[in-house]
Amino acid sequence: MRCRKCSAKAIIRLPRHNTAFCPPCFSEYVTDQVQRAIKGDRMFGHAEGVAVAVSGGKDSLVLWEILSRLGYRTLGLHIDLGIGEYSRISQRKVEVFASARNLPFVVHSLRENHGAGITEIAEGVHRPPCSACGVIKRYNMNVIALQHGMPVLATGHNLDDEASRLLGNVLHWQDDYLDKQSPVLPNSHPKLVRKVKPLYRLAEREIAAWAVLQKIDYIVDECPNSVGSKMFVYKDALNRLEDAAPGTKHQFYFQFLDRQKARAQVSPIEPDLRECVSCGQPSTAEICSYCKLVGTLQREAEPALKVLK
Ligand code: Q46
Ligand code: ZN
Repeated sequence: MRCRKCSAKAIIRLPRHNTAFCPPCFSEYVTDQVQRAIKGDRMFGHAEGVAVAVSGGKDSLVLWEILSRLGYRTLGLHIDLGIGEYSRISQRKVEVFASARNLPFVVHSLRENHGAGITEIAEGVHRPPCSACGVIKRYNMNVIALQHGMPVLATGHNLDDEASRLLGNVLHWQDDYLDKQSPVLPNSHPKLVRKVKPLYRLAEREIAAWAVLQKIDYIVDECPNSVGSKMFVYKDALNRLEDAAPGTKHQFYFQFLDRQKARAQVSPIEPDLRECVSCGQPSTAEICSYCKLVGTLQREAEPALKVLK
């Protein structure tokens, strides 16, 4: 197998693009896809600071690496969820990565700041861990990014993440979520960051291959709370379709984005935001989801967890 660009020995085949690359050409392809996303979707410019949500996994570390190599001013933002060994290893990966490259980062620890880890918090509010985690991460990442003067928050969601999420939303006809599923979510309020997903043009296996080639040391284990997640089922289904017909995943997601852009031009989606009466952060309801969660925890959780907030 030869590289389609330079005829050197290829190390990866990309059936969806009907091509194959040697290491340098593959590296260039990956960086080009990220630049294309940033510029083509007007995600951010070099004058803006970008907070990068880093879990310690391959996607977020690859994203941070590429953005810093491209010369963007970045700040790593790690949420320590307090899930035992998994969280300790994840944070260590972020620390080692950042110090080897002299990159700044901030850690927000749920145990230090809120008195409990995500599993206990979720139990305290009688919600699935991922539901409580989503609310807490969204809220804190937004607040911390803006506190550090970063108007943009970049996450490592890749093509597989976005296509499987789309499949889940379509299977359940979750129209509200469909409207919000975009690689760029503009800041519809001065207290909100612009959320961007610069890896959305790259498949998970491409990112994993790039991480290995660049010797990026990441945590391979998934979060223990993700066991049984429907997203794995949707990813698996899409991978089977992809094997049978390369390009299916890409087409599914990109054609959705084309339709979404066309719809947004006819009737732009403007969320109806006000400020939460409890914390002052933007919210669609009188009290934001985060303050509701904290309120439930304070009312119902064990005394040991009442130190939250
Ligand atoms: S970190 Fe949080 Fe994920 Fe773990 S608890 Fe669920 S949502 S699975 S991205
Ligand atoms: Zn609030």
